[in-house]
Amino acid sequence: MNDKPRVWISRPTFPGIVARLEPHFEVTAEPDEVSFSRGELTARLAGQDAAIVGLKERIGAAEIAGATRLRIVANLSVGYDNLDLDALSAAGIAVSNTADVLNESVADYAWALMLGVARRMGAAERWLRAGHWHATEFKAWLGMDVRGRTLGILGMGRIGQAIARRAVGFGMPVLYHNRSPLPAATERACNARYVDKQQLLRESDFLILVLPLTTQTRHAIGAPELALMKPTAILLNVARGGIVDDAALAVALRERRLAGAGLDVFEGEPTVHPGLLALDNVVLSPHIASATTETRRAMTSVAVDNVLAMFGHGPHAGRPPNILNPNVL
Ligand code: 8YV
Repeated sequence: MNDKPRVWISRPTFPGIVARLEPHFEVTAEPDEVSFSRGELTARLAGQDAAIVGLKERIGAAEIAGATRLRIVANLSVGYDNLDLDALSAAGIAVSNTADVLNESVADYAWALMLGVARRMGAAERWLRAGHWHATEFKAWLGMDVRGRTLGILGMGRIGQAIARRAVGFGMPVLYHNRSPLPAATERACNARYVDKQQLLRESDFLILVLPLTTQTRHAIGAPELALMKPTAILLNVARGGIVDDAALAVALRERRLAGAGLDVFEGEPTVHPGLLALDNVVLSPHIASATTETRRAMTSVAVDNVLAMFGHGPHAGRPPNILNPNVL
């Protein structure tokens, strides 16, 4: 009989990942991308000692009810709003995330979205592909320059800081709002100035959201906040759907009370509010800000490090590095 602990990987994974786990675990790795029902998730988790899961797996008290051996859930993301941390902690299950390894890729993507919206890349590309380009018109497809404009960042954690650092090359002043101001040295390194949320909304030409989704941040950007923004401003969300009231955003964009938006995340994704789909002044993408080969591989590796460490193996044996509820250890 195989008495190794068991680990379940909910998503198709990278080469080498199963091989790192196999000396110590009986590994079940899903070969296909599946959206598990609650019942399927509960059944998959039962009997596992560890689970490596992604955002689609929403795990709370019901899903772990039969998972009496489960010691760690390693989330393949930095955000963990898919997990009921209280319920998992109460059951003595450690939870880890993938903080840090995705900062630079997400920051790159935030800039890609920002430039894409400012220069109307999505709409221009759709127009070209539809065969409308017959001659170059001097005054067609005019976008707006990014250089010199004010960049606002709501949520100044490590991703926000990585976004801010890139602004130097574009000559953009950076304003930010956060639960608390950064230490002065960090502010200097990011060339960023702390302001209150209202000032951030009023003064940003580009406003990037990089805060976690919690009960406090749900609809942090709704109709009242959108009303404070400049009609020439562009809103970017690379954080979580639900931070923005997508219905209110669609109305503001349609009425040109806001110039544009770049959205990688949506309330209720993978469903996208139809009001947003109908607009040309938005660039939409399917939650891919961390999706580079290097970063997704690194995220998986971090999850494996945490699982191995939890069972006394690997580079962090006994000290899993990314535990969100260390009190259970
Ligand atoms: C997702 C993310 O993890 O890290 C996060 O919080 O939202 C992303 O990196 C990724 O899209 C996989 O679901």
